[in-house]
Amino acid sequence: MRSAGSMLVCFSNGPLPSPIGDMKMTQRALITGLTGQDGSYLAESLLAKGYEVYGLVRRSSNDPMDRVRHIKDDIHVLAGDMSDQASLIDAVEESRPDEVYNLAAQSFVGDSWREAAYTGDVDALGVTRLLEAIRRSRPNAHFYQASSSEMFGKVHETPQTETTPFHPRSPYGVAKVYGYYMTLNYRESFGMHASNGILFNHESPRRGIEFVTRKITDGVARIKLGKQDELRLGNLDAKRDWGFAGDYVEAMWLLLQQEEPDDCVIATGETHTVREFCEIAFGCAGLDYTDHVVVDQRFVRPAEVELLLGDPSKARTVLGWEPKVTFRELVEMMVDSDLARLSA
Ligand code: NAP
Ligand code: F7E
Repeated sequence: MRSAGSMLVCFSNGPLPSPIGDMKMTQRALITGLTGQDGSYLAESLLAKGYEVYGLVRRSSNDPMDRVRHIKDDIHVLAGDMSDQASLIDAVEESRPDEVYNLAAQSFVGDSWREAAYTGDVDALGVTRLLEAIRRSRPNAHFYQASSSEMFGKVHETPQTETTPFHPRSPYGVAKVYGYYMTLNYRESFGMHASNGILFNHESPRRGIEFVTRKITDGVARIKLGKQDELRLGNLDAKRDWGFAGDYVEAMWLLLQQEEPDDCVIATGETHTVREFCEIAFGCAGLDYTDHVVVDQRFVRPAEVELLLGDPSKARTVLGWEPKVTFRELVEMMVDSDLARLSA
């Protein structure tokens, strides 16, 4: 294992302190997708470990810093976009990272059919652009690619492991397969420390409202508080292996601390239907989901990933990683958070 944390903590824009005795220089990490669910948890975690954190943030007419407002003074924000090569070169040159976490993506599967080419540009070609930027100026940096269980799609075996063949079922899944193989190829072609975390669904109170878990917990809170009466959803029979995002960002970090780059499935090893999620979430608020959930064809996808169930054996044995939050605790955490937010 490489030692990444440091005793020296420097969050200012000033010069870094020099190493004292055998203490190591502060490690620098660049996170793309800083403003997303995972970016916010990862930034918090790396700051707590003593890293100097740089985050790539794209231009927006709105304020995208909602999830990282509480730590924004501790982070170096760099402007850039995964669709723009020069901005990625600048971001790598400016941050001089020891570790790069590529979390930026058009991450909503549902929109990827409507924005197929855009999704490919950002989620697939964006990976190549970032790898190229790293290869040119920080070839020894450790690289993490946010690969996804969506690559398994129409699954060839259950549970899914690091050797399960890919069969993506959406433009998003196809783009992620490209990113996976580019990461593997930069490792094999140039000897870069480039790793894929193959993460199954992970959620939190910071999950985007368009994803089914957060749509449900937000809906439960609104119904409980009398702000709406029904919740319109698509396929209630889809099964997902859902974990807590805070646990999953620790696995990303552990993967980059390995001596050798590798690919690893991160999952809980349990699967649940959307219906079960509804049952527990409405139950948390003393409600019965059958009184409020309406199936609406508008939310049914052109092609569905029916069942995802990951095998986390390698994560357990190689990384020493275990999820801490159970499925029920996750649902409760999200319902409580939405109730508190909407009651305020
Ligand atoms: P998320 O909340 O949707 O965050 C995505 C991030 O990417 C946001 O910060 C977004 O910025 C940024 N982004 C989007 N397009 C960009 C562009 N063109 N240039 C630069 N930044 C851009 O996603 P997440 O749940 O944190 O997921 C993180 C990564 O893991 C993604 O790559 C996702 O595909 C992958 N993944 C997620 C899961 C999961 O269950 N959460 C599972 C497997 C893999 P804005 O704030 O400006 O929109
Ligand atoms: O859908 C079904 C839907 O949008 C989950 C992303 O983080 O995880 C995520 O992708 C399931 C699907 O997530 C609604 O059809 C039913 O079967 O929450 P989701 P996802 O598509 O699994 C993977 C691992 C990623 O990598 C992605 O970035 O729920 N479903 N009714 C619905 N889904 C939504 N969004 N809305 C509904 O009304």
